[in-house]
Amino acid sequence: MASLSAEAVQAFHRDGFLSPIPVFSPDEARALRAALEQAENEAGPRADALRIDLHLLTRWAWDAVCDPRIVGPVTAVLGPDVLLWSLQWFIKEPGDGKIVSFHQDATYWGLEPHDVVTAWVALSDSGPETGPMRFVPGSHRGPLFDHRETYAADNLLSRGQTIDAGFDEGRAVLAPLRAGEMSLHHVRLIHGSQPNTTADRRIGMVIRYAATRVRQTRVEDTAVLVAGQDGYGHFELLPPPAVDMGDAERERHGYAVAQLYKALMPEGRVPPPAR
Ligand SMILES: O=C(O)CCC(=O)C(=O)O
Repeated sequence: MASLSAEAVQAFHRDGFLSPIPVFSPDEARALRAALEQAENEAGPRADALRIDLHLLTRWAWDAVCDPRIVGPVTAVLGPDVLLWSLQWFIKEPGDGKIVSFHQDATYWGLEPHDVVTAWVALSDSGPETGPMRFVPGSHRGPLFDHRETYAADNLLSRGQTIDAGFDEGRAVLAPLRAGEMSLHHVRLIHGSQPNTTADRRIGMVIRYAATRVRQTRVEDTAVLVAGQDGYGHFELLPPPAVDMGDAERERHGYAVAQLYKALMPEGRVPPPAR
C-alpha cells in the first residue's frame, strides 16, 4: 500500500497537515468528476442528498474512498487499523461566493480521542483563485477554541461555525492542489477557505478517517473498515454497495446519514430527502 516517508509523517505531526500528496492521475480524477456529475444530474433537485456518504450508494465512490493511495498515507499517520467515518463533497460553484470560516472539526464531531484525519481530494484544479484549503500550521497542538454559530448564508458549514479570536489568521497558509492530489489535515487543526473566483467548479472529495480506537460520544454511529482490524466494535461496520442505488443501499445510507445528523446537528435538523 502507498505510504509516506518518515519526514512526511513527522511534518504532519508538527504542522497538523500535509500537502500536496499525489493520488489519482489526471484521467482518473476526470473520470471521478464525471461520475459525480452524472450522479448529480440524475438526482436533479435531490442532488443535495448525495453530498454525504455517497460511498454507501455507489461502487465508484466506495472504491475511491478505499483506494490504497489514499488509505496508505492515512495509515502512516493514524496507525494500521483505520475506519472511514464519512464522505462529504465540498463544492464551490463559480461565483457562488461560498466560504468556509475558520474552525476546528474536533469541536463538533463527537469523536474521541482525536485520532482522526481528513483527506481532502481535489477533483478539479484547486489553485489559489478557487478558494483552496487554508491551514493554520501547528494549531492542532493548541487548545480547542470557542466557536460562534453564524448560520451565514455564504458559509458552507452547517451552522457557520467560526472561531472569532485567539489565533493569528495571518499565519494561515494556502494548500492549492491539482486535480488528483490531496491534502491531509488533523481533526484539531484550524482551517477554512475563501471564495472561488474562477470559471470552474472547485470540487473537494472530503473523506474522514479515524483510528479504530476512536468512539462516537453522541450517538450510535456507523463506519467502514478500510485498513487492518477493528478490535473495538465502537461503530457498526457497513458493507460495500452490492448494486448502485439499490433499495438496501438506500436504506443503509439513510440510516448512516440520519445518525450523522444526530451527532452533528444537536438542534434536530434532518437530512435532505434522497428520493
Ligand atoms: O472545502 C473546504 O473549503 C472546507 C472543508 C473542511 O472544512 C473540511 O474538510 O473539514
